[in-house]
Amino acid sequence: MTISTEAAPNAPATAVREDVRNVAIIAHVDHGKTTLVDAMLWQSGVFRENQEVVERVMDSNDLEREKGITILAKNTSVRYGGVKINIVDTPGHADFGGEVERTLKMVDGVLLLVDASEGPLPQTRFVLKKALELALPPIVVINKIDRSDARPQEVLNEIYDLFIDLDATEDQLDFPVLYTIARDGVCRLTPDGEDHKLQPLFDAILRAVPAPRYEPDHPLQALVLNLDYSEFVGRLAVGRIVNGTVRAKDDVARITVDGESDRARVTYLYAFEGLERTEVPEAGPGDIVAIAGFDDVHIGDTITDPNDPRPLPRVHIDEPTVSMLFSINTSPFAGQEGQWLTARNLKDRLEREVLTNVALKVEPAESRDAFKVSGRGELQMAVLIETMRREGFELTVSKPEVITREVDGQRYEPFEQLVVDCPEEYVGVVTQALASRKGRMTNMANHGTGRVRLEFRIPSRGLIGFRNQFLTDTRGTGLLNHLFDGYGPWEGEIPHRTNGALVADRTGVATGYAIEHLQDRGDLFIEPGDRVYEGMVVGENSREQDIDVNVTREKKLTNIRSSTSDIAVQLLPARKLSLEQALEWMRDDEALEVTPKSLRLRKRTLSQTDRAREARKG
Ligand SMILES: Nc1nc2c(ncn2[C@@H]2O[C@H](COP(=O)(O)OP(=O)(O)OP(=O)(O)O)[C@@H](O)[C@H]2O)c(=O)[nH]1
Ligand SMILES: [Mg+2]
Repeated sequence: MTISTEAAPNAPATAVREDVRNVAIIAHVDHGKTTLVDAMLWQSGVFRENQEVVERVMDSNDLEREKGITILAKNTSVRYGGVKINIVDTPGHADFGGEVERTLKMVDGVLLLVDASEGPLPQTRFVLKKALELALPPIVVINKIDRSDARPQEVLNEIYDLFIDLDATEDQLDFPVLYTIARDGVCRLTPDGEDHKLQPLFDAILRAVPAPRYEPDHPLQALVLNLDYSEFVGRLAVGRIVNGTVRAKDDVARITVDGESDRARVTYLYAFEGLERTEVPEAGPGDIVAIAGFDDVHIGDTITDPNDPRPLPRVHIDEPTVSMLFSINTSPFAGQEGQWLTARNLKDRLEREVLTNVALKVEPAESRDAFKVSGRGELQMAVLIETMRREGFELTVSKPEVITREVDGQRYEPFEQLVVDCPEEYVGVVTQALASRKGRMTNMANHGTGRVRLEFRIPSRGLIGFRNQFLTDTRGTGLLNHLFDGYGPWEGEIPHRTNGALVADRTGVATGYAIEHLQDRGDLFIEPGDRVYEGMVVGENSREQDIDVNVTREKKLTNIRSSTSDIAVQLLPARKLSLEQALEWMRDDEALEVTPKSLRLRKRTLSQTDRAREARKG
């Protein structure tokens, strides 16, 4: 460890860790963060030349690989010019913004990546705002300059505008700019300049990201900003040492955000080296470490000297905007496909989730078998539900609802800033669709490329179910991005789904014969041979109201009773809704049954008679 006590200009008493830099990569979704980390790892010799390494190696969990997006922030490090650069890769999707907010506390500077064609998008704004609030110096990286529609110069101007709009200081505006093709590990100093490897980027990090500062002779203070788990040593607290030194086998204290404290012994201490966690005997200020030894440790806790405990300020995270009810599976098929079924299982699992998922809240609901789960958006919810079903859970979830607030006796609801990018010819249809969902256009820009960028302010509710319609309306050519934009007065009714449901009127097995006769009534979600129950939604009606239908009907005058024997009839393919589509499709009186094997939409009230009675009561 090289520690220099050279006086820094405005902090004379502060020492500096010259051999460390801590940097986070932030950007809008898909602008190339994880790909850039790949290139940094390759070029700093973390991998052997002929080593087989998957693309976007940091996107290591199953859902991340399947969806091609980053969900969890992750740490890695490279060594360059005798300096250890700790890198945090962050997710770009707005629903995982909570991950970005807290990981920024781990670093002293950011790489702000912006796509050379798309330019700054809503999440670029969100993450930059958070970085500027923490006074983190940015390095701007304009990526994907190989795109045929790249417009780096314009994009740079848009980035300046964004900084100014966010009240950046003179110093913050003085950021270094680099142009990259992350996929090829190429970096340029000007858009049309010479190709370099990433050396200019590494140099910029050493220059522009300040080395960690600390108080010499200060007792230990480490801020826990992430949690991890290891088979061998159990729970790991991942965080940044702000002051002092920690050694394996040290006795330390933990102070919770509520100010309570307990003690533990550091059983193992790890640092991040490339993709590995390596055991180290000690770590000092500015280091990012994983500490084992606490059974119970939370994000936001301070790990400190038991003889001189000093808590660090708590980490504040934006509030959730969407909530859903998670309850046990109450369908007649409950318990047939999953392993974890009880309210106890559900409660334990959700409580475990909250430990690591800081943007998520779990509260008891009215019924003992249900929990209200609140988060940042439908995708965040969908990821949790998908993870749980893969672990063997069965559950029922309700339609996602926005979280409203009472302000001066008035009902307020969350709004989003929405950016639409689409070919000119679809502007009319898109604007109309958004107007009916209470969207107000705030900006319109024509880049002269045949595509137009429209900006709206719209109630978050208005976006539920919009993505599908939008993709259909623009024949798959439109891009849609949105970001939470504060609370505003309730905008009144917004029409949701205009079609009713086709509801199974009895339990049984769907037949091709029945489906054939129903398919001109609407779109079926099921296929012959699928098991159904009374109250299960089997399709979308082409009309407004719900109807109960018999999908188990068999052809008369035949001895063949197999449900699939009559498959020869002309059947349209079933419309299979993905988890996210099902969440968007649901109405208030519906729910989604989730098991490891199946997703079944259902009426909340299953019995046809009971539903009719409820309808009469209104
Ligand atoms: N043409 C081009 N494509 C790139 C470049 N860099 C990344 N991509 C592609 O862009 C897509 C998204 O890349 P990722 O690295 O996953 O982006 P990300 O910013 O990590 O995305 P999230 O973590 O989900 O926010 C991938 O298909 C990459 O191959 C580049 O320089 N040029
Ligand atoms: Mg990523």
